Amino acid sequence: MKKKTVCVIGLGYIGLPTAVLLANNGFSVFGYDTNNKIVKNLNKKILHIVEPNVDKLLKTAISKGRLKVSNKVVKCDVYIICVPTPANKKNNIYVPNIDYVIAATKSIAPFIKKGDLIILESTCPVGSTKKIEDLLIKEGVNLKDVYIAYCPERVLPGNIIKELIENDRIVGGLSLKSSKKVSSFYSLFVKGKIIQTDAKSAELCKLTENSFRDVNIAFANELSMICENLGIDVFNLIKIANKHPRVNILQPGVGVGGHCIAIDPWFIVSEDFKNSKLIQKAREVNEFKTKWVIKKIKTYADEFAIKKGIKPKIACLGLAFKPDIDDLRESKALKVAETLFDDGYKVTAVEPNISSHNKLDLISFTNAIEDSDIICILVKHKEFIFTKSKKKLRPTKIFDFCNAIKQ
Ligand code: SAJ
Repeated sequence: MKKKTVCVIGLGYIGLPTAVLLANNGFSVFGYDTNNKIVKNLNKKILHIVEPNVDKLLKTAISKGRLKVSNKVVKCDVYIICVPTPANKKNNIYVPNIDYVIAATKSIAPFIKKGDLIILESTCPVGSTKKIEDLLIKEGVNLKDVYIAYCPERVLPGNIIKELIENDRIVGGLSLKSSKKVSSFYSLFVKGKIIQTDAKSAELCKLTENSFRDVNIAFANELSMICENLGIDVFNLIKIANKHPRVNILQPGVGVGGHCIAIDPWFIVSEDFKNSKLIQKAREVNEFKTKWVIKKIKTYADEFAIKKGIKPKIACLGLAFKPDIDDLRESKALKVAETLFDDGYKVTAVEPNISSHNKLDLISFTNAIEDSDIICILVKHKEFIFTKSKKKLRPTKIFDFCNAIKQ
């Protein structure tokens, strides 16, 4: 296949790495974003996301003129839509909002010609790819020999470039020919397998992957609360249960954070509320786990204060939404620490991946373990994995919610 010109719409965590990767693979890439600040900075080779290797690829792409960034869509052969799809809370459930996908579709409509590929990568409710087709028809676009497909991103933040190249991809076309054409395009820069399916299956596949994790984590979190009542170490329980060849339970923690696993299940619920009972319950259990953690710490701290007549010093270890990253978005660890702080408890935090926080005092790990009355290990950052007998601890209470301490 001849190298095509590609327009990437939305230059965030997925769009930008995709754009720089394509540009470094010989494509002429046009990056489009509605945020003028992002456009201006990218043209100056300044990044607005934290992601390894993207910086280097951006510099090369811009210097060689293979990537041009602007706030205007230009005529290309391939359009990849990577815009956000937020979820808005309505009567206690989250409803997906695909307004940005609609706006992106309208922006490319005037440029579509015979032979073009239109690819949707944003996480979307089932039926969104078809909506793109319907909208383009409404806008008067001739879709004969135009190929539309859904191809969800499946990358892990922190490892995006590698996973964009190596992960298997699902391509769900609105027609067999669309699946085939779009698969051939991805095969030019993806080393993983490319699996062809229909658009609706591809859309639900992305939501299924993240819901699977949410449900499995909810099971682990539920077990952790049951084990607490029974006086059983949940981490050991899961370890020995997972020795069964067909059992693979995930890990309990302080709840599910980030902007994918805790949100995407709602995209399924909003499609079929009646039949998504387990998915809804899993969301409920994972949300409840955070409250349970807060209550446990508070109960101990209140008893301490009554017994000793002073407020205990509580150190929260980890604020990020998962281990070894600096991302605090939708972090349940942060929620635990901030709630304790807001409710008047004496809280400090240790977060080796950030240098300051607007609300919480950051202290060193050593300070925390030598000078706190209560230690709450909220995130299993590599710095927090320690053997209790080897550390100098005051007679301190330790809540290890993520199995960081080795016995
Ligand atoms: N977590 C647990 N227990 C576990 C595993 C995770 O409590 O056993 C928690 C983490 O601490 C974190 C949350 O779940 O708070 C989510 O972490 P994650 O590593 O599972 O997921 P994300 O949000 O970083 O990335 C996910 C990935 N999806 C899957 O692994 C199925 C990634 O591949 C997706 O591309 C991304 O969501 C996305 O954009 O959808």
